[in-house]
Amino acid sequence: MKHFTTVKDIGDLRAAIAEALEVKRDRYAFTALGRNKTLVMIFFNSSLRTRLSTQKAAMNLGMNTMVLDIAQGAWKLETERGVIMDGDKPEHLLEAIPVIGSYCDIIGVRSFAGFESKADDYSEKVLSQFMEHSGRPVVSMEAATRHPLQSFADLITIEEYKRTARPKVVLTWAPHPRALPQAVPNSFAEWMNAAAANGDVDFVITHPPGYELATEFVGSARVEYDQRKAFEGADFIYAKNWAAYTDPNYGKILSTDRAWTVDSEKMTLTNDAFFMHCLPVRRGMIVTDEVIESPRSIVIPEAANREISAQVVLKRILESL
Ligand code: AN0
Ligand code: CP
Repeated sequence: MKHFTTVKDIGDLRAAIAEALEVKRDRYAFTALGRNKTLVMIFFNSSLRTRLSTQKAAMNLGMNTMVLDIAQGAWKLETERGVIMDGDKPEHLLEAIPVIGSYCDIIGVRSFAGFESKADDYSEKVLSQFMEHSGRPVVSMEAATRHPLQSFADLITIEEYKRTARPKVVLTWAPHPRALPQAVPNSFAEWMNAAAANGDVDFVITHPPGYELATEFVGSARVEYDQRKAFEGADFIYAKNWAAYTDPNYGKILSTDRAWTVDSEKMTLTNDAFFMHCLPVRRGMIVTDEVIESPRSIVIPEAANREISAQVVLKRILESL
């Protein structure tokens, strides 16, 4: 594997799941692979899970790791070419990236959508510059349009908990007070559509009107505007907030309607579904305390699988260095 930024980079999903379960059975079986290899993780945005799980995955493989928070202690980075740098940004991304590349073998990057320009966000302006100028394999740790390490962990979790060969998986929008990127729902949809193409899931998306995702991510999913109808017979409820994608509302909050909060009454419509969320989650907005604390909530094992998805990705990149 060269870079890891979309579902395409992982290839056959069933083979990837099998490899994940093998890694999970003995996560220290490959410590020789990462000897004297260094992972640098660059964060333009906050993180709890991605930071810890990716670092742990690298350590499981015997790698050295370094973490840099751009907002805390690094020079502020200019990302536009052709500007007169007389403002508050002392360094350009075009020098920073190859310098970072010179200190490591693999680079992880977290860079969320800025919501200032849809074209910049959806062309993955920051992530693609790392791929172009670092000379190193790049792992997306959530970029503007996708969060593939999360989606891979979600897929592993669904595989572990499913009780039927083709479970019904429902991605539901839920309210949130801040404008959040589409990266998690886009990516989840991309991975679920790939699993659906193998006949492994029945995938449905539900959201209020105006929250349509880009058609390239919706793919062959069924879109159901009635959340209660979508929940009927579901085996997995995957909740997430996102801001509007479609123009002229790109990056805007159109609703904070708590009628869309996932609660126990709505969960009774499902086939005793498991509740999933990538975390961090706002209780009372996305989901009630009762649902997230219920035995059907699998948010903690889901987060634990982030170590496994990251380890499979880093292992495959190390194998191809
Ligand atoms: C981020 C998002 O929605 O993309 C990260 C999720 C993993 N969430 C927040 O900023 C709250
Ligand atoms: N799910 C996830 O990526 O969490 P963090 O933002 O805490 O890394």
